[in-house]
Amino acid sequence: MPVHAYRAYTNIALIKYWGKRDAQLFLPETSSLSLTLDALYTETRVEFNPAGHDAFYLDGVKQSPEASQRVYDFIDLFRQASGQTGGVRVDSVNHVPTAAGLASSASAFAALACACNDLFEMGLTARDLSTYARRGSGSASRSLFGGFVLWHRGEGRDSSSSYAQPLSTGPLDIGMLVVVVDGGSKKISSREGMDHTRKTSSFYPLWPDIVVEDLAGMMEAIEAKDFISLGEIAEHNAMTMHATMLASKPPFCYLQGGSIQAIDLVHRLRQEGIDCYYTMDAGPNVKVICRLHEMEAIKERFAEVFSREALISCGPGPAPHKITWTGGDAGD
Ligand code: 2P0
Repeated sequence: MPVHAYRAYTNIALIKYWGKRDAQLFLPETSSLSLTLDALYTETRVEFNPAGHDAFYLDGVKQSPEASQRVYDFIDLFRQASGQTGGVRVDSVNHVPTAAGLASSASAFAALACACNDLFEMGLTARDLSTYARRGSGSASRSLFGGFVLWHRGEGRDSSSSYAQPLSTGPLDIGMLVVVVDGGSKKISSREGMDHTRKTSSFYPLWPDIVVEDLAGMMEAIEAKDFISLGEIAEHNAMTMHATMLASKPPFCYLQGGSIQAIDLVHRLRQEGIDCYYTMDAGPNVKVICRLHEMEAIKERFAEVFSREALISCGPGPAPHKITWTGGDAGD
């Protein structure tokens, strides 16, 4: 039986995706822009299952039908497009430091999309594959490429128009120090959070225009290799997204005390002349945006406040690639 295995890397948005205009097709309200990271990734292997049914193993453990449904629905997209009907066995291993609370649907669905492209002999380009990954998880579309990646909002209900594209080649002097404030699972999933915000937030009507402006500034900053503008815009965009949540009915908030501590330290370092900025997603962890060559010095400062196990240095990551499977063979 042919086996197809890929590694895909997670990504963190500098310009955030927060809200779908079409939940069925995962079409976003706005475009978004991210950096793929090298230290956090998922490895996934797929093969046709001789037993005939779908099966999903995560970190060597067979998942319940409920926990697997999202994966099976995703494989259905490939079955429908290819006309093949076979059941598929999926083995997936998340390579994320223990208890980091960073297990990412972005790297997971990007790796699964690449593996299914081979298994179902679809021959899709990375751009077309990003429109499939998007339907597993919106942010997964951006993990189809390395470095800086732009995910286009697209037009109307045209799924093919909402794709990801890489913005950069060559070495990038940028990284993110992930500060794990709380490794536990979140109370409000990003999917629920963005839906609630979009439907109820007094600030949400302002969000799409703010993203258009921030995105234009971010594209210019990347083009000009202007790290300071990049950091300032990323901070503004992340905090505006969190402000839309605070203005929801009822309001909700992902920030915790430790998040504020990390943000305060970023401000202190800047006052000392060390350029670094922060961004946050649908959880309490803080990602410190810095120049790659300054990351270890910044990490030392964070180690004075946070435990070393809570600090993960990430550089720019590559596009997904084929791997030789080493994740083991869990039995039924
Ligand atoms: C982002 N997030 O741009 C934003 C910022 C979280 C905050 O994409 O519903 O797991 O599967 O499309 O992709 C997380 O949302 O949501 C996310 P679905 P997803 O990275």
